[in-house]
Amino acid sequence: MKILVTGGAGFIGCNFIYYMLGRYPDYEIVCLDALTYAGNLKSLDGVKNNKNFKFVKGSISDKELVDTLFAEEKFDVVVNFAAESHVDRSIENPFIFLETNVMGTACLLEASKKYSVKRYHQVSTDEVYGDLPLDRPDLFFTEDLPLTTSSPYSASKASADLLTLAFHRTYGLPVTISRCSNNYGPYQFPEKLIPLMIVRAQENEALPVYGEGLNVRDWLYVDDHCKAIDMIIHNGRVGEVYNVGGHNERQNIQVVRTILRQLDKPETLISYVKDRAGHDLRYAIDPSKISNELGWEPETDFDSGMKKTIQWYLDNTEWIEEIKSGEYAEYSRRIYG
Ligand code: NAD
Ligand code: TDX
Repeated sequence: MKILVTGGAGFIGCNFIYYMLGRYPDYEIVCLDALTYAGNLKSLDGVKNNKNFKFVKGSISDKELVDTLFAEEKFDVVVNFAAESHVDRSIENPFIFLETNVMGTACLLEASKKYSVKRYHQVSTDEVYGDLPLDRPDLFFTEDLPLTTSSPYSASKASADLLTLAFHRTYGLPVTISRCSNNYGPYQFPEKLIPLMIVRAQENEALPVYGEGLNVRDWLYVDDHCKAIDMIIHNGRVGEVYNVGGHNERQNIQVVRTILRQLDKPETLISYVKDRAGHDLRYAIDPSKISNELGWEPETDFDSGMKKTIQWYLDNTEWIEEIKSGEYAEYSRRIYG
């Protein structure tokens, strides 16, 4: 089986490559990644000498490059992780989100159709459902909900989902879509809540909590997301959407306090700052479909996942220092002062 993994130098993509080559040592994986600020070849050091792994630098929006790659490699399966993925950056500049997340997906779908791939899998997000109220803990996202997006990021991801489903209905392309909740784990870029707070707390820098910190996210350890995609590309029904989440809701402030406790840092580091524009209140996934149809269950609970994640950041200061010396420093200054 030969798989194209796009965005494999990013957080979830690189974890997926490790997961798949660990589980299926004779599968071949080609990673296509543009190496934007969020992509880091160092994250793939562990597979760079694997004879079944190949890295190609390039954009999923580059029609010619994508066409040539598909013609040469003859992929069986495409898993599209490549995206602009940070909500705050989409608020600053929406256009690159449309270019990559919508046009890039369209290029991949077109090539998948032309070269008859056996499965195109779109990695989507729970954010396409908008948000849930804080005072209705009985409500969850199910796959049949309408898409009602809040940020340019989520609007671009929802557009990509609709295009993916359109390629199935109109051209019969065998597609699947997964919509996962917030991931955490090793190799996550420190602009996202959990690694941002770990990295800043270690430096005794103020921890910027948006609003009152009461917004709720449903956290899943990254390997459990990888396992879900593995199950969907092997056994999922084409044309279907699968929600992925482990019923692990936490207020942002609870997450930040957990990190401070584990690092033995004082709560005085917490700094309440201006809220995110259009800030989604609560995400909460109903995973019944993937659980009933494919037998997926999460394996890592939040306590052990957070311990592993924090330890990874403590052990990999070189990886972090390299990021901090690049574009990140300017972004950090602009956003957090
Ligand atoms: P990330 O930002 O860490 O990584 C994105 C990767 O895509 C980077 O390596 C980047 O270089 C690459 N990339 C960006 N533009 C590209 C382009 N035009 N062509 C090729 N490569 C390009 O993102 P992530 O957190 O790993 O998310 C991966 C996917 O999972 C995204 O599609 C995201 O929407 C989705 N998702 C993320 C989460 C989460 O909690 N992080 C949850 C659900 C879904
Ligand atoms: O500095 C911060 N302070 C803060 O309070 C940051 C960066 C975030 N937050 C809050 C905003 C959110 O309520 O923490 C929560 C999580 O924020 P992010 O890590 O930016 O994630 P979120 O906006 O929930 O989106 C994530 O989950 C779904 C990913 O970034 C998306 O790619 C994914 O699709």
